[in-house]
Amino acid sequence: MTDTALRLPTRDDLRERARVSLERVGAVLPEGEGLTARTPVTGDALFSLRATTPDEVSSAVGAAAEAFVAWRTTPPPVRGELVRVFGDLLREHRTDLADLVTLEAGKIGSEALGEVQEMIDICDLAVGQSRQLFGRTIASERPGHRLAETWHPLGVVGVISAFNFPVAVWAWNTANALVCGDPVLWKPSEATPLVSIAAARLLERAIEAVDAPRGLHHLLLGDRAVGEALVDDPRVALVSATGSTRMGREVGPRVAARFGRSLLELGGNNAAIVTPSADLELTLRGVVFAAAGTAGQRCTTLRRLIVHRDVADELVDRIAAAYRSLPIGDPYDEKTLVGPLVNAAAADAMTAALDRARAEGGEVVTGGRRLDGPGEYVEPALVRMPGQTGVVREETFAPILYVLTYDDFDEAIALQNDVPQGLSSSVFTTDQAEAERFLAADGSDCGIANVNIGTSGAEIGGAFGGEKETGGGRESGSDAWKAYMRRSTTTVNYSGHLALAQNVSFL
Ligand code: UN1
Repeated sequence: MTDTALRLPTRDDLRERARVSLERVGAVLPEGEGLTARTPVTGDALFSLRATTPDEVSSAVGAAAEAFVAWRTTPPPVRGELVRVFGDLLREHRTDLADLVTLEAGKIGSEALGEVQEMIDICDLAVGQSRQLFGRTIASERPGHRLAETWHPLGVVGVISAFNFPVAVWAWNTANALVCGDPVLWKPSEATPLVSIAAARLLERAIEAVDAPRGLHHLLLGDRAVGEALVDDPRVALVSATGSTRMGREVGPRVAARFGRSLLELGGNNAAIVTPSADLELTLRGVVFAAAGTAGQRCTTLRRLIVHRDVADELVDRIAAAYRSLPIGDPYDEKTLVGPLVNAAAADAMTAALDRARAEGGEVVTGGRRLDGPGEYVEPALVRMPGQTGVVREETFAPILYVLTYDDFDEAIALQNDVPQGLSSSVFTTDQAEAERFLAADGSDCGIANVNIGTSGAEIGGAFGGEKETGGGRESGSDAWKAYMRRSTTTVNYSGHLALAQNVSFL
């Protein structure tokens, strides 16, 4: 071991942590074959779990479809009560869940707690939403007619979630789906079965507590085959999938081929523009959290910094100094700010991207080293690039921040938009005209556009998602609930006469 070797908990410590959290939420570990629970903290395999079989997926879809029949006519505020009770259980078990998020996703304590907070927040939002599934009344062109739209439950929802937000993204979908009247089948990432078991158990307890139909939620543990069974089952009305663009390219067309709906949250390649008027202290803190926080493993992670030439050197120096002081290591240690990457493949992808960046003319200013010892711990990397080369246009799910410089603000916006992905973006400026230009129709083309904050850490109250290869889906707040419902347009004629629209006369 070299001086970079980290002090990490033992495998036994970690197994014990998992057991304690699972026991506290009342979950039983489904020991068996088919799926291995691992931890990125040490890279160890922790438990062998029983995976869901394709037959079991099919019967779970059947049970969910049955539950739908009862749930769709349950008054929405009564459905909201289930989500309220679930939110209370999340509050009670906040640290149990956060501990498991750290164990399986490698997040540091405050970020793991933040993830659970997102779950609690979306429950609160959905409870209120359950009394606000508003339709509209529309002006009819005919006398004595009422034209309106009503939102009805859609059907069974399949949620496929990623390792990096192992429970929050499921909760965004599930809280909304449940108040909208839809049962949920959940296929979590293979990397995060334990926290999924715990979260699903809490929802199951809420379902039991309010005596809602037991088939409202099913956890499906397993690999790709489980996801495919959901994607291809015509009884699954909506597939909400979070993951890579590559995954979305398969899921989207397959669901569309059977005329199902999909909601896709795919890759991002998020940029921040830093203008000469920016408050550099605020910018520095915003950039370092967005780029190195969560070890670069958020879909909203800052991956490109587009800095005005006049402030580039100073800002790069300050970011480099901050990067060198970031404590990397055991995510359970309160002092740590950068935990591990999820697995060796992620660390290999980072190394390969850095090699490519160098080959494309980049200069690694700091970071990029893999630390010795167990677990995939890496130094966040800061890389100056001569332009938006091939590697910069791709999403590498690791802490690499590419720095590009610009002279003219329009050029900066063009660079920001000139990538295939369109999730999140931000501008750091104190010039109001620049901020407004960035937010205008010809400004950022992303689903999320921020001023004077980084690209990550969105609140649940807004709709979350992005354009282009990010997939176009919107989840979480605002009117994202509409994705989980079907719209019925109704015309009622109370005039006593038959009048055809568009003045058509017939018979
Ligand atoms: C994700 O990385 O998949 O905006 C979701 C954020 C979080 C959600 C990220 N609220 O960074």
